[in-house]
Amino acid sequence: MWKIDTLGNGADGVHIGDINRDGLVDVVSGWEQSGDLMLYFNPGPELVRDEIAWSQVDISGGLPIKGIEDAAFADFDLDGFDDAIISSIEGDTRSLGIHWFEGDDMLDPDDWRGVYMMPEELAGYMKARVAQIDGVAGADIVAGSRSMDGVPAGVYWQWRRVWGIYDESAHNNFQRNDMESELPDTVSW
Ligand SMILES: [Ca+2]
Ligand SMILES: [Ca+2]
Ligand SMILES: [Ca+2]
Repeated sequence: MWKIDTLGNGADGVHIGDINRDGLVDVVSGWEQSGDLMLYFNPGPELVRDEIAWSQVDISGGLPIKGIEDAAFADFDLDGFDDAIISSIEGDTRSLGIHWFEGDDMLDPDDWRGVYMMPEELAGYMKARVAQIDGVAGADIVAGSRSMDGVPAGVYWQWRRVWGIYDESAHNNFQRNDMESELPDTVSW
């Protein structure tokens, strides 16, 4: 084992993917207690065990991240390449977040954008993944939440063509449905 970052507190929901498409597996991690969402770029096989060789960037996009449980690479436009990160946040935040690069420099935190998908849905989200679930339109999101403060645990399937609607007016319209009652018979895992 070797370390790639020792500054945050409570690394949780760590995942790998090649977000900059250089053929090297990068790492994304939420830090639950210190409230960070960090991306780490793989420096290549010769330096991979060297902590300071892993360049890193805060990709929260300015959103509060405290209580983050999971951060996963996601392919929203379904072209086979990861293009964003989806975060699952419990604690006082309780939302799903999408974080994506928009600019010239992946190492510049100001070139990362973030939006909460559930600004008014106070569920304690624990995991979320992006995939084509129903075979219709764009990518779908499946999310699970835990029981918190009287809100029971749930599994949610959220669908809509999300790529390209990252703006304040649109994300409030994102649909959310109870998977058990809404899943078509043809969808299975
Ligand atoms: Ca990479
Ligand atoms: Ca993609
Ligand atoms: Ca779909």
